[in-house]
Amino acid sequence: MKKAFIIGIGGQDGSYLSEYLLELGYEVYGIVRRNSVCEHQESRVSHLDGRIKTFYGDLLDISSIEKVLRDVMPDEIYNLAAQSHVRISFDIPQFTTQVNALGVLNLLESYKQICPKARFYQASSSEMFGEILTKKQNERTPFNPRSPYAVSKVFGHFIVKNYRESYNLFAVSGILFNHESPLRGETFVTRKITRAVGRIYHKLQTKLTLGNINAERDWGFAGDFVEAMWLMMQHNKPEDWVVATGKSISVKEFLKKSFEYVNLDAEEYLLISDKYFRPNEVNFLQGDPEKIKKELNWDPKVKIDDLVKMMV
Ligand code: F7E
Repeated sequence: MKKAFIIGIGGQDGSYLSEYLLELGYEVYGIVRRNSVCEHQESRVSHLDGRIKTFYGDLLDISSIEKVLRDVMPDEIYNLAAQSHVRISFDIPQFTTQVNALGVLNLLESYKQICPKARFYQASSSEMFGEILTKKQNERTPFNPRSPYAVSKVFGHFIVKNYRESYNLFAVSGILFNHESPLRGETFVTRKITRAVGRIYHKLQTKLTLGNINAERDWGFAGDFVEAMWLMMQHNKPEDWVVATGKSISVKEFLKKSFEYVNLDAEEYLLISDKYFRPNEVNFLQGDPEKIKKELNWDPKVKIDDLVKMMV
């Protein structure tokens, strides 16, 4: 039976990936951070109680990670842990960099020393493309990051590549475009919108305040994207892969679709506030998933209208 170790198991992707790996017969281990709101940040995986094994730890407390690596000796390590909110990365740039950049380096060092035969997955991000340099972005598109988050992810991406090339490790990065689900954090725009639709419909909320609704993103379903992570870990050689649907729509269109789903007009409830604008915006992203479709036979099943429906 294969053993997988997921750092960031308490997040949206950690939850979907755990379910996916359990279905495949894996033993699943994960690190959860202590937090004062939810005693052990496990709510997204609490339905898997008894089927997965979690330990307290933190990417910034490398001894907590090393202990698990030594005890479990995993076959596959998935690094999904991050300060993942782009706007908030402007408020806490140093913390974001500690976790998303140095955290990856520390993890790679421990992996190299303790279990170098394992395979390693790094959650890279389409935000690294930033102010885009080509209409569709693929594995060969240069990075042009626009936020402390994106800059930290570029470091994580290149340090994984450097360890792969220097030490012959099976370490891959998935450059994932936006991927959403009912488990998405409530301050990301898709969840903020779809949650507001439900609350407005049930008269629990009267207005929805957003920032730049003209931004366009390539939005897919997190459940489809974790399958892509696993597929790249099974490939015969470690490489980097773009994971995207290949189609983009604006926040405004996503908003319209969400309200229309319950026959409401978004315009009647929408407010715009400076508070949600970023000092530096990524206006447009659209992935080119040709490589992963062709070489790993990956095809996202959930289309944008199904995603809206599922989330509303
Ligand atoms: O923003 C605009 C905002 O915060 C999407 C993370 O998972 O995907 C995510 O990053 C767009 C931006 O996601 C609001 O300005 C308008 O243009 O949902 P988001 P993101 O920044 O694209 C990438 C791939 C990651 O790697 C990240 O970790 O929506 N927007 N009004 C708003 N965004 C938010 N959050 N809140 C608003 O009120």
